[in-house]
Amino acid sequence: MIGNEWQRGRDGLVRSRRLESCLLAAAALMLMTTPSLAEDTLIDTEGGPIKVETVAGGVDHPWGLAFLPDGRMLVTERPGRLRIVTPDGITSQPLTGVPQVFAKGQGGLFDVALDPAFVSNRLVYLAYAEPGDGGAGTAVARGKFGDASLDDVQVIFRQQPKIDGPYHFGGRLAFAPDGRLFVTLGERFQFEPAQDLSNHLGKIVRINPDGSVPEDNPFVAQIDAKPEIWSYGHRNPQGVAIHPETGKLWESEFGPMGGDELNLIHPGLNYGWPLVTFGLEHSGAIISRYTSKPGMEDPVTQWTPSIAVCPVLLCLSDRYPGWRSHLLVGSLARQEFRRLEVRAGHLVEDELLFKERGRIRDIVTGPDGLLYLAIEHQGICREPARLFDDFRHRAGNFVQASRIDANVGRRLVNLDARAVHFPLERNFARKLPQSFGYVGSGLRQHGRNRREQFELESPEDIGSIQQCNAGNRAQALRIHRRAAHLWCR
Ligand SMILES: [Ca+2]
Repeated sequence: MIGNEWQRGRDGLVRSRRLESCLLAAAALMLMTTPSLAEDTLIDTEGGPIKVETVAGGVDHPWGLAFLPDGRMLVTERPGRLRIVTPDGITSQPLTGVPQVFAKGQGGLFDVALDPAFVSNRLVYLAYAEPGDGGAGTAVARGKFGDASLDDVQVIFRQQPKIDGPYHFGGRLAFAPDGRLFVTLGERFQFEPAQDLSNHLGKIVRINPDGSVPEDNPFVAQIDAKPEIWSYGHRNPQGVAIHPETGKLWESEFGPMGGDELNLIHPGLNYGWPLVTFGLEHSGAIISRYTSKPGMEDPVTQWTPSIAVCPVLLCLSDRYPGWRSHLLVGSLARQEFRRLEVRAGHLVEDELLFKERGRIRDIVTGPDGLLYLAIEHQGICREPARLFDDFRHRAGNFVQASRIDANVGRRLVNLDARAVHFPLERNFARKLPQSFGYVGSGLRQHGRNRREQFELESPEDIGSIQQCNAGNRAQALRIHRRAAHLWCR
């Protein structure tokens, strides 16, 4: 329901301010078995229509993909298999030599990356959940690519300690322009240890391709700190994107119920989990009263309710001129493919490109400049309507928005932030200018079954929301473009 409204509102906006008429083409590697979802489609976006076509099917829970120099793809399957997929969609037998993985819950075989010098050394890197004493932990192994096998496989990094349980492994790999390797590590559902530098839980680490520690890592000289750590205070980092020239590192991170994050990562800094978060426990319990604290980095943007943000890619392909340097984000539960434009650390544009075509696990740019997506079937998605109810029943008020550009066309409404009588989190208040432009529509909830759409046209609309609020009805106000979402109870 929410999605349809979003779609209608967005289409209206698109008609009035289409940016360019060029035809964008996106190829999606639709790795699913449901034929009705695998059809080619044209999807309207603000930059023009994109064509989404299925390249290959029949792959089981694809997690990571990487292009070989010859145009074929290496694709990991979470149960523990690595396959080659040809450009025309032919899938190979699993390669031999892949390490044994802990394939329970969120565990399994995760990302795959090629050595920057792959053409000469043939090295392939795998991140995976490694079973062992104490449970499981994320590990990185590398081996020589032998067309049907990985040979001379060595484990170059092990997350310490291993933890019992199948949650929050991280598992994304990315090579920086200087040849260092970043690995994201989840906090294994342990919470506070993400703040403790003496372990690898809830960290992003930076290693050399042989697993050794770069001398300029931020904590190499600190006693009791793991020297591989690059940043800390993460929950479950599922995506990374690195600018190939500047080395700027973006990270996407699962929140609990609410509070998915997009972060810009700097060495040695604390990203707050679990001391600051926009999310709640799935039970509705409060994890932290703070969304921001001195000494901790705020996310560039965050999603509440969660979309289950997963991969993130920096779009630099010439095939998408309107999207240059924008971030593309995929999600699991909401199955959304989004385009984000960030300027000077602020989100200025957020477009839903498509949704409900499956859980998006990875996004890469192919040698043809087109985008390729690894998409799971819809087997275990969380029901969005359920999320809405979760928020209706939670204890406190939550309000969030991103910076809003006043010049967004269609309808503009100037609102005074003081007119919004919700208890604003400090973080939110700081990011909201006193006066700003809104465009969009809202959604009022009447009882369990009836929802009413309305256009946001004047500050009085905010007043009516407050009245509904007093009557203990839930509403979601969805702001199109430029803003993220404003949720209230
Ligand atoms: Ca954070």
